[in-house]
Amino acid sequence: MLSRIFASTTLCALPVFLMMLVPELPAGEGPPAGVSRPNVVVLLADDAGWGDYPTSGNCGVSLPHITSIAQQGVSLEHFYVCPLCSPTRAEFLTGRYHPRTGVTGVSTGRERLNLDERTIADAFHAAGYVTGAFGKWHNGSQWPYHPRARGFDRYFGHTAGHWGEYFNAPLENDHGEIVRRPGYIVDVCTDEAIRFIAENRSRPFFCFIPFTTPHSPWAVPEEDWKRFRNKPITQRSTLPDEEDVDVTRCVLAMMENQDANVGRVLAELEKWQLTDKTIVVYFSDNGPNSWRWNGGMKGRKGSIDEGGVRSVCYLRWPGVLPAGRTVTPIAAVIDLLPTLTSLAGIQPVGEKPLDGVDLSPLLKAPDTPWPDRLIFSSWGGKVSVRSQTHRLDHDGNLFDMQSDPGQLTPVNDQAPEVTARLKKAVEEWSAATLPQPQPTNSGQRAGKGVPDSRPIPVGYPEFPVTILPARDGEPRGTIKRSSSAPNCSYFVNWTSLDDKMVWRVDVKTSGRYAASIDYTCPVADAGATIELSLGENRLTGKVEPGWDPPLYTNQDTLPRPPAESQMKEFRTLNLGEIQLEAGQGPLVLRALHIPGQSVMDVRRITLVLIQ
Ligand SMILES: [Ca+2]
Repeated sequence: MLSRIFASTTLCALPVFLMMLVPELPAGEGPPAGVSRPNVVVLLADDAGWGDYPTSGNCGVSLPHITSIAQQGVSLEHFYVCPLCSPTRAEFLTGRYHPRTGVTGVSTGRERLNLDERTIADAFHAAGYVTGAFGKWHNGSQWPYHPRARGFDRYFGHTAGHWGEYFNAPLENDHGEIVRRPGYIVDVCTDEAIRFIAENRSRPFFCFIPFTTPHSPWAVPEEDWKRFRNKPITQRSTLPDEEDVDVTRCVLAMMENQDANVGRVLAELEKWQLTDKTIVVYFSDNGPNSWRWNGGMKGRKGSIDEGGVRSVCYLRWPGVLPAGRTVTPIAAVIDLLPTLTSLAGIQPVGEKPLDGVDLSPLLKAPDTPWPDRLIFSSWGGKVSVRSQTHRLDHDGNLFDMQSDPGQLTPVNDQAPEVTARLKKAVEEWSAATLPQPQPTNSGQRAGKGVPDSRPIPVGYPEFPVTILPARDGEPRGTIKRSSSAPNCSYFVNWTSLDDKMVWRVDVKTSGRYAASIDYTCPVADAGATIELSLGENRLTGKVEPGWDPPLYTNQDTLPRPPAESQMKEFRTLNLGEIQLEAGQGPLVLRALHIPGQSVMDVRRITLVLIQ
């Protein structure tokens, strides 16, 4: 099944005028006559690059179960996602380019999918499917940004981007409660997905399994690591001096763990004789998260060059989609919503126009004539565009991707008409799609680590728990985050009466709320008096007892990236009840009396509407 590193294509460049037309695509038809509505299982890797797969030519990793999806189904040879996690997920969920959906970052609330967007889960739910998501969400945590408000009947996992604990991790259940399950995070979340499949085996289900790995921290079960600890890495990054081969080893070990979990899901389908009744999709959410072999392509995670946005994508539906075939026309994550709904014979929901197209005719017959199209990649205001034959990068350099897949030599001079056409297309797309930079409430321009202007919703009776992690708060005074990457950070260095932490909230329901804080505090510093307030309403309490557990430094296979802090066991301090009035305002936590050197470290505040 190994394909060439860069499969050549026999497609010729279509005439320029044709590429500017809106493609008129063959319509999908739903399931064939006599075939009932299929289940759908979507498997999503986090930070696996195109080059991390045997089907791409990687000889250093064994992924028999993932590979079997390609062997028994259709592979999209040129499939594009976004350069980072949250935008790809937004595009998968909506079928729309992420700048339209409110996603402008990966943390501090900027990863949230606008509430007026409807998702692929909304569509399947509306069609009578039971829907579940199990793993990393990364498109908003608080209701109604929460996955269970976005079309999923069931959810288990972590709603934030990166998660700091991979063993016995604290994870969120259906009701917004945080529970610890023993085991490795991918194994645990897959257990939940398998349970969901078994419970719903007699009715149509849509099961989204966004794996947490091979995203950092570099923590993998010992049984997987022992196969890689001393393994030679023979295929290297295009920038070999930048590659940490131990990280490569850990990533590939994580991939083999993930493969075993994919195998467990496929076995569960087979166990209930659902293999032929289920569409299985597998892809990753961005380019590789370290410099490692990626087929010679330029760029990695974070880049909108080919290597940052190209992913494998396999779709299997035995008996309906051909086995072992490859689709060569370019395609993208925005296509999955129209494609999967079409294959299932259901309708998308919502009024907003989709950017993606229905690929089902191509999947059923990969030789189907297909009009050329353009696929745009963007992040941070930079835009790159891919045609079937070329990529125009964000600096305006044009590359012939068939003869120069590594983007080594610009061909602007040899192909001025293509350059001009793609530049014009980028201008038009940017004007129509990219939002203007928005100032935040604090007067700062939106940027890395700066919260966006949408307040955090609190107090929906249908989901009374609101978790306010440090990630979504703003440290003031001497308070700092435990790490520069906010996603799994906590607030530290709270030493002054002038310090405070602020969450900009929008309270939906006036009423009484139970407030608690997950904290640690040196025993000698216990006893500080703190105050939680919103407007005129306030609640005071004491930080006690002291609780100062060690950091979990024994979980990691390799040292974690410096932007990610070590975690620890936080204790819940029940503060009591506070009255909150409906409306927007800053929820402020500050200290009134500090008897020791510090107040406490804060992981999160939890508010529960009392009904
Ligand atoms: Ca990712």
